[in-house]
Amino acid sequence: MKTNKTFANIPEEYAKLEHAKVVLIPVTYDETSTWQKGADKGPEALLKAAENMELYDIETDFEVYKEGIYLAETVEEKSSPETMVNTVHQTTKSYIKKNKFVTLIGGEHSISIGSIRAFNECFNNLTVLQIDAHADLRKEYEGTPFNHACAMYEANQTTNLIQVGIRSMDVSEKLEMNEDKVFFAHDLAMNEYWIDEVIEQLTNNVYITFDLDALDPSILPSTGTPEPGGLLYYETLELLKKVFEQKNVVGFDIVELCPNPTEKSSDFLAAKLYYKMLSYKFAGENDEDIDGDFESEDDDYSNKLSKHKNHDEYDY
Ligand SMILES: [Mn+2]
Repeated sequence: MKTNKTFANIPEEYAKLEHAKVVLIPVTYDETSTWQKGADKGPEALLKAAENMELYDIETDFEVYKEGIYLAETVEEKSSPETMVNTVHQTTKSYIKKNKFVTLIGGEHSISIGSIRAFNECFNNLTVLQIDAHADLRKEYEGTPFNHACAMYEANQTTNLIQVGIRSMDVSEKLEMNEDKVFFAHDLAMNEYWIDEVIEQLTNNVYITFDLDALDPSILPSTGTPEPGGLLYYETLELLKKVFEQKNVVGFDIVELCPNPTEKSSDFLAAKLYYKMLSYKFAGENDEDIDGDFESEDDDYSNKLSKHKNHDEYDY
């Protein structure tokens, strides 16, 4: 998919890389999914739906596209799961080093292995907030550690992994799982304080990996493995809003949209969710500047970018 279009048909002046604060990388990979295929069509469906969105966000009273959103070239690499992960890793890292807020849309969940690796190399004390129906903690599945069922194994080893919405897993994954850091769907349903309990587990630098199957199939049926008992829209937004307000979200991905030709509301939800997360990120950032409480979090805000910048100066 090579496109000259801008994200959501925003004017060219807001879509150029030099001025854009946001970079969006579509990744069309779907080679290891085990049930319904089609997540490779996810980015195209999300982008198409986005063209029909209204770009003023009522809740934040903000037009986030004016911060600039650059639609990067789609990653189509699929010669092997490993080369796909490496390509996503390098592409993500190259835009982080340009000081962009990097976001990705999939594609199946294994694309996140590469993006998380890049963010973990660039930001200190990284939390990965995984919103998902599945634990995805297998070390290897069907002969590869880069299967979507293994998407979080590496993050669990190398970052502070917090899992929210989980309601399907293999018994063997219990061995890998840190029970304090898992918020099962059946527990969320019984606990009105779960959002605050999730926030308490996060370090300041947070990368969000949002598998759309975390959502209830009643609001998002178009995903590879729809699991009953998922998150609903407004509780999801409440969680995200608090995370963006209280933590330094460094980037995110949205994966596993598996479009259905006769059901378009899932595509639209995914596009709105993407845009809403950007609105929370940048509307909140402007508030923080006004409040002046940004400095108190300066220590935690630290990242490893200065190191990379120095390297850049000597490498090129
Ligand atoms: Mn999942």
